Amino acid sequence: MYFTLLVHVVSLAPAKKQVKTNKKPHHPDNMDIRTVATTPFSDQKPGTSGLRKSVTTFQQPHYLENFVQSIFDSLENYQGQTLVLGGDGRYYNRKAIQIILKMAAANGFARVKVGQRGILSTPAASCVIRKYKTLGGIILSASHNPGGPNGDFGIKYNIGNGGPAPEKVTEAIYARSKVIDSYKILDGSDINLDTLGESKLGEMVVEVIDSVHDYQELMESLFDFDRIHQLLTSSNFKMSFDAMHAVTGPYARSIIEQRLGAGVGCVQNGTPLEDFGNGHPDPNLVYAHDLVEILFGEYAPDFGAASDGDGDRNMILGRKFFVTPSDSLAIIAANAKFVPAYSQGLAGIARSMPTSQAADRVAAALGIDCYETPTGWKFFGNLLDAGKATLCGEESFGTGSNHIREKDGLWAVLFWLNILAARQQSVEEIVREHWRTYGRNYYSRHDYEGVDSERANTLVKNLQVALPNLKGKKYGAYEVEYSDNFSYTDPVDNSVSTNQGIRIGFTDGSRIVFRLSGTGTQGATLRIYLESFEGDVTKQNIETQQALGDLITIADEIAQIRENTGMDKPTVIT
Ligand code: VG1
Ligand code: CO
Repeated sequence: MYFTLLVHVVSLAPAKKQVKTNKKPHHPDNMDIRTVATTPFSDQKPGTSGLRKSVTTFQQPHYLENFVQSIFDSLENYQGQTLVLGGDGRYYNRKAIQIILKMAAANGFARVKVGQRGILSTPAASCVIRKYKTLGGIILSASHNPGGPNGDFGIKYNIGNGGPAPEKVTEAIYARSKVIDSYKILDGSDINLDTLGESKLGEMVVEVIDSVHDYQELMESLFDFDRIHQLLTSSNFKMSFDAMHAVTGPYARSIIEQRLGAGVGCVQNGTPLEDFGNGHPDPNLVYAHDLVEILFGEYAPDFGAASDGDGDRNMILGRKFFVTPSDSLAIIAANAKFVPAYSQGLAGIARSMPTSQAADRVAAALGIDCYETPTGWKFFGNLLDAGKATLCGEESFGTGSNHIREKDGLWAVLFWLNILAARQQSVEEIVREHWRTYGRNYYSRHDYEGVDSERANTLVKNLQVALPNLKGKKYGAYEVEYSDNFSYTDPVDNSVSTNQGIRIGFTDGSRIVFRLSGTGTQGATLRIYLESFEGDVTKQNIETQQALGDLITIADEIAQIRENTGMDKPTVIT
């Protein structure tokens, strides 16, 4: 919805020109395009989700510009096209947006749709790309990494299906970044990002769009808003949502508080701050401790949820009860029939390899396919586009569906609310009933953050060497059934991704997975994923770390974690 329509031609600011090209003397719009000479940076390889570095790295002269030009140079036929642009509101977001707008104008884009105040959650950006069929979009975020001048910044490119660029695109961007020698930028004044409407930058139209509107409309088309409204306005249901001072605040306020009637006060920390209030915007039991205290305290509400920096992750809590993300995916799949957009049935379910096998059991019961992909949402895109999967999930608090091509925090929260409204049971009752029906997959992830990179690489190398000899080995009651380094062949385009994590599977279905993070910015982060299955209802109530105790010991024995990392316990357990 646009309240004003501003059209003005950007003033032709005097240029600090280095090299000029494209100069057409009688065409004012082209007069101030500069081609700037630059030299490559060697570290612009996108990770699990785009390029993430410290803010100070991004502030180096030409660093952002080089990467953005590398993106543009890797695209085909972008002249005259539309781009979506927005970010999670962290420090440097606005600055980066102004730079990217001027580069897009200089490179010949016809239009950029940019979120008001520079804000677009990752799922909202995906939604807008799809709805308006744009060429793609640039999302500025380091997701759950802390922000502020001493925190992290990030940038990623999403393609026309609304999803993260697949590996062949990110590889092309990286290859370009290694040889880039110039970029194009327009000299012009900054765009007013606070006011909705259109303005011009050279010949390009900049359209400042409402950050929430399109996304909210999509949510309304998927869920039974009337039923959720009834639940949220009834006197015997209370919920609390923690936006963690990050991007989801405006979305949750508009959708949950206003449209669905939960009322003011339901959303905590709802104003996006550049430093996320000095917090770590990662919705898990460790970093979302304020919400955890509320849900595990006296007079706890019935339902609690949180989202991360860029709004694509979710944590689901019941009263004094935590739902693991892997269970959440399985439960969402098993209860999809209660939700209008999914009530006709699911085509399939996809989960990342380290995610627990709880969803596989639901897929088997539903008679649908279950796909196992490498970590990172980019691997779900083809399955969703081909109609092979409807729901996708990762153990790292990410759940989503074919409604967009990113994981979607608020979507997961609304899905749970829709289930709660339809079933009129508590979160805990629903989860326990699920375990009784399908069995329980005990699950935990242990992270060792800030490990010296060389030591982490040694650990992985040693494991790799040991892998072929593990089969048949016994560790207490556990016997190794297989051990490998996960390799994935995309069933749609047959592209192969190797080295996606070391898996050790035991004969009873338990697993230990080791991989190094591709989103961290300091040293290495070692992730160890532990999973065991319990079909016996009388044994489904054990504390998770205790239930996984033997596997935790075995993981250390096999990988010599303490010795190799020099740390005697994980920094974060989820
Ligand atoms: C982590 C998670 C992965 C997720 C990725 C991006 O990656 O493990 O499941 O897709 O973050 O999520 P890694 O490589 O650090 O394990 V987000 O919300 O940071 O964009
Ligand atoms: Co995120």
